[in-house]
Amino acid sequence: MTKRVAIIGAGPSGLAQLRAFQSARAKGAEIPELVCYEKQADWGGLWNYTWRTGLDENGEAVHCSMYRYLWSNGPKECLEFADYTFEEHFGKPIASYPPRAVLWDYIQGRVEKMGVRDYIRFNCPVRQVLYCEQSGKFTVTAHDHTSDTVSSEEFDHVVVASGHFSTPNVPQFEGFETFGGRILHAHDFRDALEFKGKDILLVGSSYSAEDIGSQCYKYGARSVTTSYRTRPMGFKWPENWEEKPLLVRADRDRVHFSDGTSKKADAIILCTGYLHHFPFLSEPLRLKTGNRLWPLGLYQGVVWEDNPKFFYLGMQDQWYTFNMFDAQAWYVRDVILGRIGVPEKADMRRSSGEWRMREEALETDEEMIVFQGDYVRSLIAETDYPSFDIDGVNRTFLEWEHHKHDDIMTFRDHSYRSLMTGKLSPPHHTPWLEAMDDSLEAYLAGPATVMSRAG
Ligand code: FAD
Ligand code: NA7
Repeated sequence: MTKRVAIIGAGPSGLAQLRAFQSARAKGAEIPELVCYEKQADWGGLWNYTWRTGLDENGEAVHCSMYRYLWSNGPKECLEFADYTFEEHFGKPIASYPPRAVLWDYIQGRVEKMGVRDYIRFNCPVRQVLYCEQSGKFTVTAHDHTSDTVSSEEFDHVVVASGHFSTPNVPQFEGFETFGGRILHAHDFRDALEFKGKDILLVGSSYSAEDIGSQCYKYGARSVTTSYRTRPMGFKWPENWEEKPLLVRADRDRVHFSDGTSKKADAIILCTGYLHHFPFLSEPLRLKTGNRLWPLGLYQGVVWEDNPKFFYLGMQDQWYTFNMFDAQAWYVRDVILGRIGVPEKADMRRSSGEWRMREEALETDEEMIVFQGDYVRSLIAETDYPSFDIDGVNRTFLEWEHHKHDDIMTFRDHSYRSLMTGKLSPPHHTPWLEAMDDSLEAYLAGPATVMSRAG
């Protein structure tokens, strides 16, 4: 009987899994029956933007953590699919830091071409996954909101690709109950124009704080303050941007920091990261980890060591993204197809332990990038995913880092060479700081309307 595989989530990771199986089928392999459950009404995961916050149209927690005017925070050359280039998709080379809508279009192009949409059950959040030792099968229970029915099906394998940047980590600070302005988490941030003319505080010192702060600066916030727990971001910020140590409390309209200073604030945005959250998984199957490069329990970063018929994609902290999800999906596919054997549990643990030890010794961004590049390389070596120049991607990441440190407000104006086609990307027609229209049409067409920053 044909094996059945459930894939949970149709974001970049889940779509990579569907693509991996289709690519094997195109080469003549017999593939299992695939069912991809997707909670949202469309594919693309986080890249599928919605204005909604809180609950969606079905009463489910909104998945989207992206916002208007979001542009890629790293060069597209670092995430390019090895089997589907930007040039193939857009019919011409495009600039290096596309806005969200352009990347969403690119993600969709590849899977549309492979005709995998029919495998996806949209508006179908998975409610529960159980494993039965006797039958050796998983029972997946999902709620189909289109028919408003709940049903269960059996599978031989389950691939969890539900993402981990969607359930906010929301710390509490003294005085939040009586603070007079808006307090929100980055997950609920949608439009920087809301904060035009305002003094805003962002708690956190990672990507969300950097990018949401930059958006707010670009769209006319009066001042931006970021507050760090461990270390400041250390970029050369514009004049009205200041980094402070950790927030200790808030009054009605002031925020106080651990160095004894305080500032007026109209709004507080908690850019404090996300939780790995799998309420639909039974305890023995549930990954428990913080956001890091090597979560434990996952052989080769994807195989659940306690039950190697169960897999996770994309659960690591991410320098590499789309092409790493591909490398993982191709590997998982080949384990399921029996092309790759997994060792005994003790050996899997040993292997993961070695990666983890190496991860714990990493200090600089450069070391972390090389580490993740080595991981991607090790996966690709095992499958027929097209190999690509990982050292070149690492070098591009380092150039990106340098450009950010040169000027955090202009790094997106730089261009890089595609590691897949060898071509240097053209510069974008409008500097990022002046490009207010983030639509696909504006990005791919002629110069966008230029407006003044606070205009
Ligand atoms: P997701 O994109 O989160 O997709 C998971 C999917 O699973 C979703 O469609 C969700 O609806 C579905 N799902 C969840 N639970 C269930 C359930 N119970 N049942 C059924 N379906 C379910 N990466 C970059 O490369 N460049 C960037 O510029 C970039 N910017 C980012 C900006 C923000 C604000 C965030 C939060 C992330 C950003 N990322 C960026 C990283 C991002 O994690 C990846 O690009 C990518 O979206 C991860 O893909 P995924 O499929 O693993 O997860
Ligand atoms: P990250 O990268 O997980 O960073 C979380 C940040 O939040 C980090 O600076 C943490 O500080 C900080 N944090 C977490 N908890 C607290 C508390 N309690 N108090 C103060 N600060 C805290 O999440 P991001 O949202 O920035 O990025 C996630 C993805 O979105 C990323 O991949 C991007 O592509 C976009 P720490 O350094 O641990 O002290």
